[in-house]
Amino acid sequence: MAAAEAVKVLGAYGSPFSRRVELALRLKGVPYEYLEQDLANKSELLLEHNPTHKKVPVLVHDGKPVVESLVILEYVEDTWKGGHPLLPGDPHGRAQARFWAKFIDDKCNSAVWMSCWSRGDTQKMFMEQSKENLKLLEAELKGKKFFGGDAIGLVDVAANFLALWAGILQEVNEVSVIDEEKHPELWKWSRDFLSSDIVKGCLPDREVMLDYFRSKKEAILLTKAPVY
Ligand SMILES: N[C@@H](CCC(=O)N[C@@H](CS)C(=O)NCC(=O)O)C(=O)O
Repeated sequence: MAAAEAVKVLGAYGSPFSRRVELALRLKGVPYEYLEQDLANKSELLLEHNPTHKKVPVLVHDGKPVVESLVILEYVEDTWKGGHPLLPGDPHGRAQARFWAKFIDDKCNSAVWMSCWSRGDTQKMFMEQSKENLKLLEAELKGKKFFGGDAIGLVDVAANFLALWAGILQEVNEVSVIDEEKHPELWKWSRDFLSSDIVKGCLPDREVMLDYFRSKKEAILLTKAPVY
């Protein structure tokens, strides 16, 4: 790859969003340089490349930034067409995959996060929302190994939070949102997803994340909003 085409990822160790981008690039076999960002003290590079949201991830390709993880996944798919496909070939399949990835972002991740990080009636409400939304994911997975079918696709990449982070947050907060009995499909999916070598290569260490969330528990409970 020519120097001008160098690919950089601005990310954060514990961010499921920047881990999505790394996973997509690794599935495609695209080499990249990873630049860890301190989110408490944002770099000029991050502010310059993502002035709107000031968040990771940012993918910089050919000197040009692309932001928002789901947008970046599509960019990766469009740019490196060969190799592992992230989206199906037919327009309907592609539309469906985009729908589920957005559903996971809008309806599942924040409900699961808030089910873990709230208490009392608020927690009850988010648990109810999680239950309804996870039920839909269960149905979508039925009869398939991955959301993408036999192989990991864009929806699986987008669901990385549910596979790793959700379990950690449940353990830290001693709540059960996703469990084997209620969500057998998701449970099996999560096991298969996490046992893929390529996925393992771009996830944070579970113990490190457990310690991190334990140490931040009181502070996160006070924020009462998704902060991941
Ligand atoms: N919708 C964004 C979310 C990105 C996001 O929330 N990133 C967090 C890290 S996990 C961040 O950069 N937070 C810094 C901040 O909010 O100041 C995406 O999908 O890329």
